[in-house]
Amino acid sequence: MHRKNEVCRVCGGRTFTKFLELGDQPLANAFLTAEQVKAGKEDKFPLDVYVCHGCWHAQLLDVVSKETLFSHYLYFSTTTKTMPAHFASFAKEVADVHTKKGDFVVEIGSNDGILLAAFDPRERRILGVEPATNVAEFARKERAIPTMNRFWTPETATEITRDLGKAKVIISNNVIGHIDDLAGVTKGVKILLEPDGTWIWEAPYLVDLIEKNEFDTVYHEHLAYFAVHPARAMLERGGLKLVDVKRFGIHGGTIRVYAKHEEAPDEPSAEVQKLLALEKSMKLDTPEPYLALGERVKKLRTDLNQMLADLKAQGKRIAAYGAPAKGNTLLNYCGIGAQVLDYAQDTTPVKQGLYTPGMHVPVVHPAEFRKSPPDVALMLAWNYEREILEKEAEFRKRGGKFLIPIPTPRLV
Ligand code: DWN
Ligand code: ZN
Repeated sequence: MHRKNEVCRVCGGRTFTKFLELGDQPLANAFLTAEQVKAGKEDKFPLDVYVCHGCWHAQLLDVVSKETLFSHYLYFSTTTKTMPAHFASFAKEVADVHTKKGDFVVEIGSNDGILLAAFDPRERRILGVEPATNVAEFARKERAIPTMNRFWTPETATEITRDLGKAKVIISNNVIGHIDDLAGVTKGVKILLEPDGTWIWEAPYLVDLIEKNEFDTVYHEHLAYFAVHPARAMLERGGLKLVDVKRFGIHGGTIRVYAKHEEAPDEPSAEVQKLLALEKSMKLDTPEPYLALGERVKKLRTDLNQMLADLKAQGKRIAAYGAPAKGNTLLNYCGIGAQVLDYAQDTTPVKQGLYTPGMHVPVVHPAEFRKSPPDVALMLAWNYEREILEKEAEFRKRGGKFLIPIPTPRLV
């Protein structure tokens, strides 16, 4: 179920600085039924983040098995307006820039098919690879997306290549950071990717995590917190080369990485050089900025708990807005539970009626938020601030407030 790595999963280094200690925590997506809460049994694992002195890759060393984390999964990508829009533009770029008619596009970690559904199946051949059986079923049944219910391994890549041929583009969004065996990931890409193909993947960007104190994006699913420097090291160790990178605001700040076979003629773009220089200017090749983040996170917990205590003392009713995985890291690290929050509303059907891991806050349908709105809503899904503030204009007009915890707690 859990083991601890001794070496860096990018460079094999053995020297680390531990810079975030978030305590023993339950799995962030392991929502509980009422019976499970009553049974009182809940697995917890150390949640500490280390940075490697060899390649400056920020990572977890405590590894929970992928079977435990991803065979049955409660996160569906299509529960907001923001993400379908983001992935529709991603698919358009892949169709317009990186492929031509008839090319094969494979997505690793295709979840509910949100991205592949944006391709025209008459124009491009598509295939999803998704380990969570419940989510893969949904993609097949609700979206008719051809989906292999598998973990991504070199064997999976070999099977796809044998049966369907090589892919012109491989996509993997918010997936690479979830996989312990990075050498296996790149080996599989080398097998499946056409000689002049492109591997395009998105991951939360470490620079944003540090600059905006996004400690709650740390949970056991996220083994890696990528900066461009260590991402390049990972690619080169796998016989690939980093050719371009783009930044986006989603999920608190994301990089989209473009990689090709090492033999490809492409040279790294100016944006690659720019982000490498930014990381150097932030001294991300020294322990200092990581340790400074650790101190800011401790202060954030104190300030947030003080604000919540003051609001409770004023008799305010408080509920959580969104029950994201990140929200559970925050609630467990800060010790915020049913003593503060009446409930957490969430648009994800499979989460409704369950309880949040660790703090056991009941998750309810958004209708509850409409029926009995709190005075203050703790915005756990802060990465959708704009979408949420627009959607809840009425709640705010009637005096409802949002407490946004990241980058520092503030009432709006
Ligand atoms: O990497 C991962 C990211 C991409 O998604 C996965 N490991 C797990 C997951 O993390 P998360 O659960 O923190 O993701 P989100 O997309 O920030 O979750 C938002 C949650 O908030 C969803 O459960 C939906 C909910 N929500 C809501 O109830 N009302 C969201 C919005 C915008 C809303 O208006
Ligand atoms: Zn390393």
